[in-house]
Amino acid sequence: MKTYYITTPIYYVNARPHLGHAYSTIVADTLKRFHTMLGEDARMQTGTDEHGDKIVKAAAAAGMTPQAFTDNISGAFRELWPQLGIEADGFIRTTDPTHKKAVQALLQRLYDKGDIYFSEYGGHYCYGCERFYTEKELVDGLCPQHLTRPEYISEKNYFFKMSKYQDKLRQYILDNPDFIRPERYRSEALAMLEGGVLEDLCISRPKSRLTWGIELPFDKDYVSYVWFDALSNYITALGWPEGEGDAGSLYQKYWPGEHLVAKDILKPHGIFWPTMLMAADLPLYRHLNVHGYWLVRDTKMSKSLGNVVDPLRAAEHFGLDAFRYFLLREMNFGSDASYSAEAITTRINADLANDLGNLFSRVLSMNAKYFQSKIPPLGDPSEADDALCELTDASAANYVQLFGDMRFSQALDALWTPIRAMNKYVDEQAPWTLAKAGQTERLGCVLRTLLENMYKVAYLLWPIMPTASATLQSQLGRPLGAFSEAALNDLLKYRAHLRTGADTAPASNLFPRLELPKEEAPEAAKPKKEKKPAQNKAEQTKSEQKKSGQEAPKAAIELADFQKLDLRVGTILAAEKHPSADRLLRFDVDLGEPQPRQIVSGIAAFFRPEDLVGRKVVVVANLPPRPLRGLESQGMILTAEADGKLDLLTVNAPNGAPVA
Ligand code: ME8
Repeated sequence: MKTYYITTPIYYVNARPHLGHAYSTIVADTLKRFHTMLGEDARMQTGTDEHGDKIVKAAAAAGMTPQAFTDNISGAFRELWPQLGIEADGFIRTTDPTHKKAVQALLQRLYDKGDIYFSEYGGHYCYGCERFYTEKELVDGLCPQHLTRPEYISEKNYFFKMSKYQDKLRQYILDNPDFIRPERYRSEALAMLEGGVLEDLCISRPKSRLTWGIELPFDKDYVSYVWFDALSNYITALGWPEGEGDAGSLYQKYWPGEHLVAKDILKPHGIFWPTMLMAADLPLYRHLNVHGYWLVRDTKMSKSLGNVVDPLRAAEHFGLDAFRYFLLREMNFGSDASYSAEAITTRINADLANDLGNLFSRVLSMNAKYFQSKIPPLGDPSEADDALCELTDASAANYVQLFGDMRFSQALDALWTPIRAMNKYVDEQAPWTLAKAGQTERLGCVLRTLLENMYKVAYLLWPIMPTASATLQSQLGRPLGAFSEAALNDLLKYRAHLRTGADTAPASNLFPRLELPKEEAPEAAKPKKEKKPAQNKAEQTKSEQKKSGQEAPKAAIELADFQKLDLRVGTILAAEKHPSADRLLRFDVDLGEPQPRQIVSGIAAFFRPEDLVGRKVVVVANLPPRPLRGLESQGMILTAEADGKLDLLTVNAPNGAPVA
């Protein structure tokens, strides 16, 4: 049986999973399912990258040990994937003891071969990138990624002779045009190999500076460079080196595999990793598949802008299958794409509610009305029926081809050709007129033709929308079956796959239309209402009471309602003016969680931000995050108002302590 092995990057555990991580992992899951559908033995691998300076710093900021910190965030990644319909076969952590041993074996192999040497090196070190920069690479003396000033460090380190493999790798990329794809990234990788001599790679960090890493097997005063450790995961996750010579091992079965990454990590994957494999005399991966970046309304996602998209919340809001469909359809693989609630709503309404959903809904209800939800016999097909079937088969073959070439958006577009054609066919054949005229045989033929072609589409959608595909297939009277090469060939070759007389669902409403979201108007941005004169005595009293700081008592609530509030103690770590709203302040508040929360509050008229840093506060921690003039607010700071003055509620308990 043909095997297929697809990997995602292993994600840093210095931030919680966001839309970008979800996209790569959903694409990997989709590819695994697609190859399963082709009848292959497919495996998908993901995990977390847990060593290095970056993680030590993030752990320290959260007041945790690196191990406790990585356990927590790695767990968040691991728990998220099944909730996004992702079935990973393996989840590796670079702190796993078997991984550490395997990385040491790889380092030792390269050292024994003479491809690792010891030397003094001085360079500009960026802690964010965890790498040295040469003078030439800096922009105005700053790191081009982080725009921070790197530290000049001169120290003795171990180096991998990457330059030795420069020509061999260049030739390999020239000889194998789809080794790195799409083409633009292949050209970028070639440019890295052609613009002068490739530098050797510094693969160690002295323990005097960093201990959170894998110790070098040949020098206990050093740990491995985090990228050397991380890239090795793709084979250590398959049990390498144990299985290297063993025909039954996971390594023998699945390696060489395919990698999926975004453009940010092209160099480590396109240059470091293949030269490491060459040095270790191991086969190179089959393809490096590189995708672009998700932007949010054309802006880079970033914590400080507060526009980071939580994938689970989006999937819950829009429906998991619809969310997966949008991601695969909207991004032209290789280019950047823009995410927004409007874009996803528009796409769902057009493709899923109008085209696909409407087709299922109208055909199934007609079959219920005219044939009591039993599949009618095929009868004698007309030219129009043949044309529709041919269109579906040609589009399906096209879909399979484009999918295999990583052109998901184009593949889905191809599959929507017969969906749209079927809606048109319904209008043209007008089953209701056939029913009125008593042409039952022709009516049966029309509905059966539709049901068969709908079945093909539903089947082929499984890799992207596994749950919806299974539901749609059941609605057509044929539940999801086992996948095999023969089953797919039959699907593409034959016209009839449903059984005459089998039951179809009486109705279908999988993809209801969604309301276009209204931009949430933040309190501070709303136009101030004209002050109307007090209408009556009661209202007048209320406003007077408010002025004097004594609000009228509110209606009684149940204790259970009060208990729904998650009130927590926190410390304000940072406070500043909102960049575009005078009434608002932006805070980073430590609630004892791995990451501080960003909270935006309309209290700028009462406080100077610098006076609030370090203050203990009480926060409502379970309000849904909401945008306030472009910044996401992840909670509410409690205040008390009296005599036109505002005071912060404060207690002297540790961060994260619940208030009850
Ligand atoms: O780089 N759009 O980890 P990382 C699309 N640990 N994809 C995005 C994205 C965005 N806006 N942001 C992130 C690392 N990604 C290393 C990898 S592998 C041996 C070590 C996805 O947590 C995308 O897959 O920074 C990108 O390559 C990856 O997350 C970077 O994840």
